[in-house]
Amino acid sequence: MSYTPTPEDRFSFGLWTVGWEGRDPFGEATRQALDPAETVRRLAGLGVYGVTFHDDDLIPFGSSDAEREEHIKRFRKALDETGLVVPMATTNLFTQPVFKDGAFTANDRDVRRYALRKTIRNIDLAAELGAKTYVAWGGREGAESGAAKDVRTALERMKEAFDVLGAHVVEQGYDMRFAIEPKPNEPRGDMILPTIGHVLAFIEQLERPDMYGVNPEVGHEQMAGLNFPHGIAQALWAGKLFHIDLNGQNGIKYDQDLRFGAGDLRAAFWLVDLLETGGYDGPRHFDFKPPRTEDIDGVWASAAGCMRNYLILKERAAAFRADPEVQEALRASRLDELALPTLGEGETVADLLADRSAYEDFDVKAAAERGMAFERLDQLAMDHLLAARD
Ligand SMILES: [Mn+2]
Repeated sequence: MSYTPTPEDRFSFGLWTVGWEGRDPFGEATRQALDPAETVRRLAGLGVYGVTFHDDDLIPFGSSDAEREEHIKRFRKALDETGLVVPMATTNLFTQPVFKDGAFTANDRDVRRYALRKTIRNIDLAAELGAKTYVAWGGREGAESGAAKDVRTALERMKEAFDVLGAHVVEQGYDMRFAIEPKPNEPRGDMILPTIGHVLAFIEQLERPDMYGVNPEVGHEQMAGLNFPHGIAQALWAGKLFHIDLNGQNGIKYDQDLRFGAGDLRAAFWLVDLLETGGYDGPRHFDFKPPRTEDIDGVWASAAGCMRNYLILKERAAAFRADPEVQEALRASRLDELALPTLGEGETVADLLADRSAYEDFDVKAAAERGMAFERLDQLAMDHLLAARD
């Protein structure tokens, strides 16, 4: 198999990913800013299909209306020339000092109103450029200390903001859904909507829950020590996986944003297996940061590596699923039995209570002695992942 990406693979990158200049809390930029139009051309050359952006990635904060139009025009021209699409856009509600206490949940009401206006302005641009998904990451929604944020009230403001944005999309007739991105901490000490599960529960409180889903990011869940494929499985089960941010992370530490496949490789294998078989048909979007050690050639090598690793894992996961020995091992581990409903068709609770084989005559000891054969199954996965099957 060739590991060369094509637009059919639906890989997409944010302008801010390859465009990261390497500025971190301890050091200045190590690379020059990239021109968005040039980024579009370089990504197209790598076989990418889509490009995404925060408003401020495309239009520097503080640009005049005329400058804004000029930036959009140059970007559009690059899109037209390359055939790249804009599947998703998002708002930067975290870089500017005005958002130091958050945007939709800032204690200051005028900041919240400004954040809504900034977001709506970019939603209108996103719709013009054909984006079907609008991502919302609450970069500064959170607190460092207990009394500073009344979390229940902040959630009420968060709900208000999403209801307002949803109403705008409906009124304008845009074909667009929202994907809310969880993160447990960083840059705030603790953030509101920290995990996939928190967002799924939050969505059910909104006025139009169908318009909202999740945009989970590999490293964000792993920063909290959570199993990312499990979180994705629950989002898929709920019909809420609207978008995904792929990258790499080594365990519970700062947000590393490594290229996809770096970090927890086994989790990446199970993730690709799930995305390719679980009914997800959205973009495979990379939200990573080429390390600040890299020059511009290293940046493009890092971006290409994200896609290459995805395609390698896709091949390995497909080989795992197709292997007759794996299928036999799956049966030995009784995955087929998990797929059977626990009660029979039409069986009632009364029937269950009357079934002596389910309780009175059930051989608890024999059932406890059965091995699950998971180790053999997992080793087969490991062999496929490491290409160690003959
Ligand atoms: Mn992200």
